[in-house]
Amino acid sequence: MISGSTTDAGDGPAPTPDGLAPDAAPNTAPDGGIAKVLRLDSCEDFKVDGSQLSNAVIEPWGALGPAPLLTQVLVAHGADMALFSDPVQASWDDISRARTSGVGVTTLEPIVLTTGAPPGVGLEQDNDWTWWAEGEVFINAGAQQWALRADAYAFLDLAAPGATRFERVITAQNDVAQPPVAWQANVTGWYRIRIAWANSAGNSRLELLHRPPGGPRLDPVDRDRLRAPADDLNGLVARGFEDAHWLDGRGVGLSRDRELDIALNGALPAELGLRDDRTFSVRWSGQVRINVAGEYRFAIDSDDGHRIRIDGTPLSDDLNGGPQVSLPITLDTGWHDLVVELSNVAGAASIRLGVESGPELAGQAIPRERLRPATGRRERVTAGSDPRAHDLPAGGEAAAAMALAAPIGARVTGIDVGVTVDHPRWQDLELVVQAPDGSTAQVIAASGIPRSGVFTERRASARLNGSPASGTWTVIVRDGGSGAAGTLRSAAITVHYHGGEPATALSGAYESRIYDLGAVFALDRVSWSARALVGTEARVFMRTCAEAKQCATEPWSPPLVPDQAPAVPVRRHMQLRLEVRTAGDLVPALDWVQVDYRVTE
Ligand SMILES: [Ca+2]
Ligand SMILES: [Ca+2]
Ligand SMILES: [Ca+2]
Repeated sequence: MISGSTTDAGDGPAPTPDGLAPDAAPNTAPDGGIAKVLRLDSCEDFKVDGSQLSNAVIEPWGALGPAPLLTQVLVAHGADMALFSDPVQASWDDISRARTSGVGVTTLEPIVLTTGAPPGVGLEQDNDWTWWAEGEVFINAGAQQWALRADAYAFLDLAAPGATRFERVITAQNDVAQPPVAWQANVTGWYRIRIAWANSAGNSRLELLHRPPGGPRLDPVDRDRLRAPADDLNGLVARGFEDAHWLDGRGVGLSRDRELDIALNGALPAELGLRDDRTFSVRWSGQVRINVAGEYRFAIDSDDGHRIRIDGTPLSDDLNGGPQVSLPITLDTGWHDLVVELSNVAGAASIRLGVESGPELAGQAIPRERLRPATGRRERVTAGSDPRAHDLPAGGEAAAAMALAAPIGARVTGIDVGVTVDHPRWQDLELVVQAPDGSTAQVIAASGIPRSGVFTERRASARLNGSPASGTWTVIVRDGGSGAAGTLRSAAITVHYHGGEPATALSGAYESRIYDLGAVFALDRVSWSARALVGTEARVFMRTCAEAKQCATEPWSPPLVPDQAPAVPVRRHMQLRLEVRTAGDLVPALDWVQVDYRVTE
């Protein structure tokens, strides 16, 4: 028997399912009876029939954790068949149980197609398909409006926080533009949302618009109001950019590659919305699971260049391409935020991320089952671009202002800025970025480079770190006195930030099956091990009953004290409730729980 301490100082759980064997050789306890041990430790221990999870997951290494979330998107599916033609009567259950062509993600941006099916969910038929998406949407209490236009058929269902039933809020068909419907939300919070769309031939359209209480107009749903459970998904979220430097954002999808060894040679995923297969960039983001703690170096081979961040730490930044070895990083067991970025400027494009050295996976690419598209906590981005030309008068300045959306509380961890300028005397120009709070940073100093004409410059800067991310960012090109005029042709900015909607549920719970302890006469001790991270908590509760069916109505004990006898009546049937909580920044894990008890001989 292991008499573990209640914490393991964040070293993380063991790498493999680590359950004790059943107590094959019972000991005779000193004061009589036979000592027994019930231990939940491995995946198999936790996932037995009769157990229940709520906003929680059993991690693959055998631990209880809060459910991961994917933010700014809903999870989408497809089926190669038009599953309904009456959006008022259509049954969600019939749709969501259909054989799915694939899984993807959606930002709920309007989609209008003159041919074919919506991309990203594996649909193969141009006609006769169904697309559906689900997750949660954050709604403020009050009077609001929804508008839906669809070719051929669509409906929107919502369920208020805590409600079990969905309400069909609005339906649409045959591409008819209808007036918005008025809708009242009684509480503020995350509403479950589901939307389905079917087409049988020709053109198709899905356009969902929302006007929040006090909002000025109907708009596509703000993506910061979307999230979805990510616990049963593999792969990473992929975002496409129309330029080579992750500035001019386009579409979003879910990577389907078997491992992080990806060739994008003339076959760009349609959902990324990229029109030019030579000049583009892609950002994959999510989390990677490390099973063995230790120091890792990663091997990256990219065409034409890449950047890699883990937990917000830049590990490799090389826009020349070719094989590279990353800086070392020490990783504990569990999930880590991963961002892999690929830049292409010409010809073929590919990237491979593998482990160069470390306690596991050395020499291998990172397999898909080690990746999940949960939103990273320490590395998120928002971006904007201004494609309009701004005059740059002699001795004056040109300013491009861009309003960037980021969650309340989000703080900058880095910026990438790009400008295209036409000017006869580049050596007189400086580039300055102004954050929403008015603080500024010089990104390019008047350089003295004797250059003339149209050039694009891209820079990264950490000088505005800590500023609020949300609001209006201004990119300023200033002429130090050349006596010549020019043009700021375009500007774009990507703001990296942390904070905002946590990427995991704030609390999750596990209720065990009801165990028959036989002729139990003593409950000696309950002990457990949880990863003890600041702002996280793990709690254990117990209830007992004489007949198994009575347990459901028994009250739970107060939170148990580790390594002590539980304050519950000693009865034959026993059930455990495990809770994990987090303030949002760090992910707790409850690695094992053990009940020591005695039965009569
Ligand atoms: Ca375990
Ligand atoms: Ca149609
Ligand atoms: Ca290339």
